[in-house]
Amino acid sequence: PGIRPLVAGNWKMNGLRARLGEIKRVADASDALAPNCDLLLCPPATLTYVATTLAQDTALCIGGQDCHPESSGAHTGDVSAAMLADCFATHVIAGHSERRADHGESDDLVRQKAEAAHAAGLIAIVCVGETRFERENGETIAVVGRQLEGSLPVGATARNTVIAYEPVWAIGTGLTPSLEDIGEVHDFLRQRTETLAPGMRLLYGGSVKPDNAGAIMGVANVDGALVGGASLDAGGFLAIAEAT
Ligand code: G2H
Repeated sequence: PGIRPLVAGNWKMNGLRARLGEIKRVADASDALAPNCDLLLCPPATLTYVATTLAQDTALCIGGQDCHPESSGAHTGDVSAAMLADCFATHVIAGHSERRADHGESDDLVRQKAEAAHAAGLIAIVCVGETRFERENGETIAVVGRQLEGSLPVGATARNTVIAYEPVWAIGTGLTPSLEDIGEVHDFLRQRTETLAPGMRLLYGGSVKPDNAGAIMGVANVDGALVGGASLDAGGFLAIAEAT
């Protein structure tokens, strides 16, 4: 059997309570999409608890966008994986390129965050991806390989870890790599993860929209999508899930 796809939405620093209706719409549609794929939305931490309440008893999962490597302590403003789990979240993103860039997160810190996610019983979505400069210099595979090696949590399995390949230059820009370029990186990620964790889900992220989702999901070794901007609207997000 093939790998069951995951379509994940990352709301980033967007979403006031007024937007909760979008989560409700996705939750209400999630059972009908359950035969196709797993569905996950990662709203901002402020909405986690109410989002899981809206998604209760549906096929929609709710996740966090980041977590601290420790479970509690003197870390003002941070959110732990244990806190997300306490709000009934099931997943957390670790090492999104915006965290790596805005907060200087290293591969080692990302690995610790993913391990904290596992300790709290969450599925970690570990992000990797090259910058435009790195791609133009032909370093894509080397960079992604180094990030994977440094960020992959100890004890990673196909059940507790998902990898998201997000080329930094494709994020929120409307630009996407060619299908061949996506395929090359995903083939590499499959080869690197297969002995360690056979069947690990490999998502593509970066300007996924309803009109390009079908083609991208058709690339070998692409097992779903991490969707930013297009996940803010339930209709767009559901259209991507339908195309998967
Ligand atoms: C990549 C993606 C979601 P967008 O960051 O993580 O965002 O789809 O807006 O490019």
